Amino acid sequence: MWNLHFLTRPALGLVVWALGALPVEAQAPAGKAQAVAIVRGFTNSDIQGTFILTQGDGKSVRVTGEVRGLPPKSTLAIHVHEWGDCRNPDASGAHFDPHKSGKHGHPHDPVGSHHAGDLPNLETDDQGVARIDFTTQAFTLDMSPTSVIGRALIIHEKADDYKSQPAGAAGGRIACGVIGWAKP
Ligand SMILES: [Cu+2]
Repeated sequence: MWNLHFLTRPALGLVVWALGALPVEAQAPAGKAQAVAIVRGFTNSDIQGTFILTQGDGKSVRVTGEVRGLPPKSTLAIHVHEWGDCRNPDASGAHFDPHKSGKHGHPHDPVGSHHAGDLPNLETDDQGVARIDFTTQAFTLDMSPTSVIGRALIIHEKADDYKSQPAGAAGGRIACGVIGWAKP
């Protein structure tokens, strides 16, 4: 058994202080940040998707992904909602709107003129699989107010018309996934 009695109280204090002074791991990954969202149906467990969000050069973020188990040959809305809470369809709140636009719109409209969380509709094939590859400057992957880290990707039961307020007349929420940092 080690005898630590030689450590005086001040010496022990110094050890504790030194441990506390060790560099804290950075809160955002260094280099090209990447995030991941695993999307699952609220009630339909056939709905399963994986989305990858990658910080591009400059301010843009590229969103790629694939979802299966959706209704075949359909057009379905997908948005970033403000809270990363998938406990039930309402828990994720409204569309992510860090620019305080207060307006739903088309994902290609100018940044700040509509919700940052407005994404282009998913189009499913005859197997019920949809893919997305979309680049936006409306949000970021960092620790700033425009970051989508910790927020939710939500898939709806209907298409987004990109104009009805406040959510494009997209109907109920059928699937949800929390956006988190990907392992570097
Ligand atoms: Cu939505």
